[in-house]
This record gives sequence, structure tokens and C-alpha cells, in this order.
Amino acid sequence: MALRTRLTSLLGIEHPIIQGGMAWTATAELVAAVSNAGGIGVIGAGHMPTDNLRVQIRNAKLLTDKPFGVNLMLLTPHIDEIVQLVLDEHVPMVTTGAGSPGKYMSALMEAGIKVIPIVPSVALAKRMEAMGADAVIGEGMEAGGHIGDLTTMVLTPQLVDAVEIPVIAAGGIADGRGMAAAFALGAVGVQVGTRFMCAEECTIHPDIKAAVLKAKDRDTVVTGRSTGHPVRVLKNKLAREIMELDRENKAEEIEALGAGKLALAMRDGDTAMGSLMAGQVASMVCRIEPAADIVAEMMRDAEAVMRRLGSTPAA
Ligand code: TUI
Repeated sequence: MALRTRLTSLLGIEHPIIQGGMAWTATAELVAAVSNAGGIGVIGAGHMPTDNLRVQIRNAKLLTDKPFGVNLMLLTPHIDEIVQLVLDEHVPMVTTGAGSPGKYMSALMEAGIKVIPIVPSVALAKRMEAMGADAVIGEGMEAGGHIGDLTTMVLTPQLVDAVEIPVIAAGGIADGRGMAAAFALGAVGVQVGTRFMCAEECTIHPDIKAAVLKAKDRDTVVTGRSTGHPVRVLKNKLAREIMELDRENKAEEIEALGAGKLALAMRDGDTAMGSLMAGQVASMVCRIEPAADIVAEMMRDAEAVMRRLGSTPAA
């Protein structure tokens, strides 16, 4: 059964699932697999050099004829060049993270690119709507990587009340139950990151997939609060060292210690000193499986939950 929403019609996709555009993690293989499965895959540009991103975009085009996206990480120093590449390559959609995409909004929109900023607050969502964003992704602090302060449970309904454009829920969603919950809060789709780290097509180091599979409910922590850029990661030696520096408010030392550590994890498989960005749902990820199975299972289970809630009173 297909679940048509304002998100599926906006993007011309079958299922209202956006794969989170995780840096050093969401490369062309995973992105194409999610798009081919009827969701939408999103390349994580992160700090990727422009030439590498061009290769990723072109590989995605070779591997799928369905829409896909690129996540623009707005803290990256060469973001102007990245935006120009996305324009030149006519990427169908972008999500943005870690800042306001205001400066780039009109150029992206004029090129016919769908723009879906990730927002941690109602204020930013309203600004994005006023600038012409096609939708917003509200990301709760259950998410992995760079996060805001609000939970998905409280952010999502407040965004739905505050803006007219479609709202997609993110953070803490890894299965059909979470997806049905997002719909209950008024979202028209979900963004899923952590669960796709353990997709077969995800090219991260196998030791990092193993760390996600091993994670228990309280195994993530938020590091780097003193820097103004809090980041949720799986606990490891690096996380403990950063937390110690956090207590001493040594923001500059944290920035220096953190540099290059996401690649050290995802590419090189260093589970001790790499930055193991992952969401609180890491503990709910139990197997490595094809991305298409993740999408199909989430859709099947979300629909089953919604049918059950629709037909039976709460016991
Ligand atoms: O962007 C993410 N998650 C990320 S980005 C990333 S790379 C990184 N590495 C080290 C430090 C910082 C980033 C890893 N994970 N998610 C989307 C997201 N965006 N979450 C929160 C925000 C956000 C925060 C503040 C968006 C806008 C914002 O606005 C500030 C402003 O300008 O008003």
C-alpha cells in the first residue's frame, strides 16, 4: 500500500521517508538504494571537497533515475562552492543543516531545486517559510550529530502549528512505530539517519556498523556543548576526552581535538578515537540489511500501527 502525503507529492517519491544526509556516511550507493526503494536518498556533503562531491552526485545519477538530494552542511568553509556545484548539477533537492541557508535560498529556488532546511526551532522554521522553503525538517535532540535542544515529541507539533509548509519529523525515528508517531504529531514524513548507517549499501567501516549494532539505550552522549555546536555521539574514548574539556570550557581545544574525527570513524573504523555520530535509536538497530528492506518494513509497520490505532480504543 502506498502512503501518499504532501511530501511524496512535493518530491515525486513513493514513500515519505528521507534518508538523513550524514557526512562521511551517506554516499552514492546508499543514496541510490534508498531512492530506488521509493524513499529519497540524500548525499552527506559535510566538509567533502567539491571535486569529491561532484563524483558522488554523478555516481548517484548513474545508480538511480529517481530523485535524490544533497545535504549542505552550512558550517563548511567552502559552502559557496558546494552550492554552485549543486546548482550546476541540477540536483533535485537539498536539505540544509547546522545553520540558516538564507543566503542561498533564492538561487536554489530559481534553479528549481526543492529546498528543505533542517531546523531545531520554531523561530528558524518561520524564517525559512518566509524565505520560500518548500518544507522543513524538524530535528529533535534524539538525533545523532549536531543537534538543537528540543525533543522530536515537542518540536514537531509546534512546527506543525507554526508553519503552513509541510513538516517532516527527524530524530529518534527508526521504525514504523516512530513513523506512525510522527504522523500523529502532524508530520507528513520522516527523516531517518542512524538506521541507514547499518544498511548493506552504506559504505562506512564495518567496525562502526558493529558499534551501532552493539549500542544500548543510554550509550549516546552529547559532547561539545561549550563550543556552541553540541554533537550526539556513541560514548568512546574521544567522547570522554571531549566531555572532560567541556567541563573546563575549553572550546578551542575541543574544536582542535574534534577535527577530522568523523572521517577517522566512518572511513577508517577507529571506534576509540573516531567521532561515532549516531542517534539515541542506535540501540534499536539490530541488523545489517538492504536499504530497501528498511524502507519496506517501516512502511508496512507504520501502516499496521495506524490501522490498529484507528480501529481499537486504547486499552
Ligand atoms: O546538521 C545536522 N547534523 C550534523 S552536521 C554535522 S557536521 C558537524 N561537525 C562538527 C560540528 C558541527 C557539525 C554533524 N551532524 N543536523 C541538522 C541540524 N541543523 N541540527 C541542528 C541544526 C541547526 C542548528 C542551528 C540548524 C540551524 C541552526 O540555526 C542557527 C541559526 O543560524 O539560526
